[in-house]
Amino acid sequence: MAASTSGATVGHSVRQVAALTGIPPDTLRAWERRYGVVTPGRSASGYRVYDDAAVRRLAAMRALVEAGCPPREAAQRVSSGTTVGPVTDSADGARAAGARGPGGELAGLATGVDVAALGSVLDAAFAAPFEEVVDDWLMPELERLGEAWAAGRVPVGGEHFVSAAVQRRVSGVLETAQVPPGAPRVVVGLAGGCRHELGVLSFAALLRRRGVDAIYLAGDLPPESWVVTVPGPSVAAVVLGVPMAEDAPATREALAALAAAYPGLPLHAGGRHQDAVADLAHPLGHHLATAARELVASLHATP
Ligand code: B12
Repeated sequence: MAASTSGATVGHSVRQVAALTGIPPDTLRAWERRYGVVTPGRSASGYRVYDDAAVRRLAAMRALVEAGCPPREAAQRVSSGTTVGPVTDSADGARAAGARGPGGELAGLATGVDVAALGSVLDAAFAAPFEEVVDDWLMPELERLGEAWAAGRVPVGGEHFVSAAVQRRVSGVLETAQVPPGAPRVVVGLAGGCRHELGVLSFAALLRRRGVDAIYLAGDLPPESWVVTVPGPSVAAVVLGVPMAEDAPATREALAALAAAYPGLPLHAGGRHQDAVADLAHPLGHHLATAARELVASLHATP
């Protein structure tokens, strides 16, 4: 993730912190004033300067508020360090802490690089039907992992170690699902600059398990590539993810290009910020298995 989590102290302006955390500048200043969640320094000319720890605290607070926690309580939890469970150095300890604590299993595993422990946690989790794994375990675990990263409780390398292993597992589900001949084709991916793949990848796997010929294009695809790669008539629908608010402009560009090239092609959006493109693409909701079921039903309903 961010180089700034490496421990080096970097000064960030309000604008930079807003870009890094997705918190509007006014809200940043209000959280500081009302809840004291951070105390930024000042530049020589009097502007606020935030260090890396402040950015992590603000990102953790935002994650809590987005999850429904009232801001005052979120600030208290961030200040008291109770946003996630305890972090230990040993992989066994991490696994135990992850398994029992509110920090979650994946966050616990991201404090070390125990391949066997991670493998056995993923084996156990993925033993359930994938439709249950995604919404009941994987997405909540990823949210907790992000919260732990934002609070500085897991190192960047550990977070990459875990998310890469998750990506391999979900890719395996996508690859092994059988698609019948003549199945409707749906193209799934992320717009330019967007790299949070796990939601859309999981969604593509869910579609394949429902017999859809889901073509997964991964992340960071610019608008012109969407137009070239989505050959109009053979494609029944397109799905783009919008995991961060910052992903909305690029996603809008891709959707607008697709709408211009293929009028009438059904366009859908998923991920946390899907509503930011609701005027261009149908928002699929936040429960992946339900969204996959409903999209497949709409494909079969289309003459
Ligand atoms: C893993 C991860 C990464 C990995 C991604 C690896 C990969 N192969 O995907 C890497 C290391 C690349 C990464 C990078 C960054 N990350 Co990151 N990352 C995460 C983490 C832990 C999980 C992401 C994920 O897969 N989420 C899946 C779910 C949980 O996503 P969701 O959007 O909330 O979706 C919900 C629903 O809409 C639904 N859903 C999800 N997808 C879809 C799709 C469809 C079709 C449908 C119907 C539904 C659906 O499921 C969810 C549960 O209901 C999140 C934590 C989090 N809360 O998401 C942080 C997080 C998203 N990252 C964050 C940040 C800040 C970054 C970086 C900017 C860090 C940096 N400075 O470099 C970069 C940006 C990269 C980019 N340009 O896109 C922040 C974003 C804050 C914000 N602004 O919104 C988060 C929230 C962490 C945090 N708590 O602060 N990250």
